[in-house]
Amino acid sequence: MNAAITNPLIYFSSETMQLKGSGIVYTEKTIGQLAGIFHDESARAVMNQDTVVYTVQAYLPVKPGTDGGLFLGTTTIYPGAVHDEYFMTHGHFHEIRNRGEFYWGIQGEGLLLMMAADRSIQTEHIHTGSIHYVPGNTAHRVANTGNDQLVFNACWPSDAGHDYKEISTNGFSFRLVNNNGLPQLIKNT
Ligand code: S6P
Ligand code: ZN
Repeated sequence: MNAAITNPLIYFSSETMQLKGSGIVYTEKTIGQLAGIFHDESARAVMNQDTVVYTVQAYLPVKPGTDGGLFLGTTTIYPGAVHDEYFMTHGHFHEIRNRGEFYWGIQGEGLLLMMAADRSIQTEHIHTGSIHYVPGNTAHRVANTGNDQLVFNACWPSDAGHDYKEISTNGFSFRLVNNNGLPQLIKNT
């Protein structure tokens, strides 16, 4: 006999572009929580500190740290900038460095920045339907270069963990700025 068919616990709503269902963990990052991440710290400091830069919904079906499981997350980055630098995620390496991840674009437009351990950078355009493989040992961050919300999904191993410290301390080697309406990569100084 076949196992009973059950409804999935969660689903992705194409109306709200958000995950729905039970057990979804929601976090948001505001301008106030992103001190030291953008180049122009004085511009960031005078902005409304409650402005939401991005939100993350995560479905964690197993305990973080479990080996062999998978996590799923939806990130929504609002349009905006700190001075000329596009709103973006904090960015991280995985704590277990060799763990990779998939990203895929749902709505809006942006750029995925991937930085290897030698600080070399690769970028990929995120848009509806785009699919991105983030290899292990690679820091990853996404910037919203459009005028609408940028929504993308991610799937990563449940034992990957997140190392935010390396990026808080040394940043990425390149930044993404709005140069007369066009995204431009400039060396981080
Ligand atoms: C998790 C995955 C994403 C990010 C999210 C926010 O491994 O890469 O779900 O957590 O895009 O970025 P950050 O850098 O604040 O975690
Ligand atoms: Zn990640």
